[in-house]
Amino acid sequence: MTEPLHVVVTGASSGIGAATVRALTTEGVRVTATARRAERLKALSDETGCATVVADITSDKDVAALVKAVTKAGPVHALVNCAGGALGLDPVADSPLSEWSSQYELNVVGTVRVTQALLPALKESGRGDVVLITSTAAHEPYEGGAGYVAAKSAEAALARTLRLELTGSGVRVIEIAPGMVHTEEFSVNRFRGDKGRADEVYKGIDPLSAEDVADAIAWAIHRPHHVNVDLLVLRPREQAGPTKTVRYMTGGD
Ligand code: 8X3
Repeated sequence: MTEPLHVVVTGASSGIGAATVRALTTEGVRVTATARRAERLKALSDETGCATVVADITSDKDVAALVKAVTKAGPVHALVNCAGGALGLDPVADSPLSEWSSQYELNVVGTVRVTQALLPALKESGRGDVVLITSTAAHEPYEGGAGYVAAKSAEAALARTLRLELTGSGVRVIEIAPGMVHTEEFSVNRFRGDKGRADEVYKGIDPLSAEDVADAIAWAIHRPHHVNVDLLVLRPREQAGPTKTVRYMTGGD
């Protein structure tokens, strides 16, 4: 019998990360879930049986401890980089520089940090995957989104560069770029806790769910390993682009 896959999922305490842990564990995949919030990871572990490591991907020390813990538990076949997020929706002229830095630090440097650290183990597994959850924002700008668009564009550039560099190593690089996904925290974090403003984002449309994206991640990982899903763009049917969304104000959510 072939050994079960072992997948590390970052940003696993909520949203797409947590949904990915649920989707993969349901299929019998061995998952190590990592995030900063211990109590959320504990609840996810109780629910799904996943292993957990509390870590902040912006910390060298935490990521070193994460790698130590996951490699001790045997081969690592895939890293799913879900940790990330947006801050603010201000025009370039007014957007705080601190938000640009924080978004770059988390979405880009954090992803590079974990990816670099786990690459030796992924190569050694003989069938490694690096999955990056970017965004449609990585491919199309929108007003007010520049800091996030820039960070996600850089993350997409990371995926394309890494794929070139890893060709022949047995490691696939998969980018999944979702459009509007209604998760518990994405827009609430973007608007710094303003739940009313966050809810407006999804008003009148049927957005993607975290489960929709997790399903795509699991699908991409489960392709035969000679098949590399380079880029998969997912959007709600009513969102043709970041600035083209049809809202049904009487019948929608
Ligand atoms: C989330 C999609 O449109 O808010 O990554 O940038 S969007």
